[in-house]
Amino acid sequence: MAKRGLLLVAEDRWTSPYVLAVWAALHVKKLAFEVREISLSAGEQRAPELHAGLTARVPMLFHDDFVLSESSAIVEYLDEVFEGEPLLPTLPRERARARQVMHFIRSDLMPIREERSTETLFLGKPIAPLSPAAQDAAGKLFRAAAAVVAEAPAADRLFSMPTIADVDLAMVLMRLIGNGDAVPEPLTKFATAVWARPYVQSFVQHVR
Ligand SMILES: N[C@@H](CCC(=O)N[C@@H](CS)C(=O)NCC(=O)O)C(=O)O
Repeated sequence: MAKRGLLLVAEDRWTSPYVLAVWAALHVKKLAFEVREISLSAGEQRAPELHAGLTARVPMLFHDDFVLSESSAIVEYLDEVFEGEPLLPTLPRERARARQVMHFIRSDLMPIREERSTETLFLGKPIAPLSPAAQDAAGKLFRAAAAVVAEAPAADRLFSMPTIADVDLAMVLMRLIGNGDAVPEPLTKFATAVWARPYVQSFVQHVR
């Protein structure tokens, strides 16, 4: 995999919310990059040439001789290394809140992530009504998201500039909205506005 430039390793079904975050980041920074699609079901994430990514998960980003996985680490790396539009807020408290939102979405809300997997959203996988555990998780998500959205300076972004935290929050809300689950109106408005961003739509509309 010795290669110059940027290479995003993605999965071939284009359903990964973590690939979406990096896809969005690369587009916001207006970076030229190549994509290598791999089949997770065939175990290609464990191929020897991807061992340098350390986690055998996508997304992975190859930047010249450096390889990184973990989407939020990749977003921060791109933000620090490349000029252009910021990916995270520049003010310390906003930046910390954005990181909090991103980490919360990646580490919590498991029942939503399982029962409203991105396959249900992007591939039409059938759903059942939310379990009590998923309803609890949705309540927790709505309370946290409503508090952040209520403080937001605009309807289509959480902070003083558009960020990847917006995309992450819209993605987790869309798991519910897109499946017809009840979501409070201000959160639906926020998620719908972020979903319309061209770099989100280019992922949503990607051939599957
Ligand atoms: N915390 C990681 C999660 C990445 C992740 O779980 N990716 C999934 C695809 S959505 C994956 O590569 N799964 C392959 C496997 O577990 O073998 C991130 O934010 O990048």
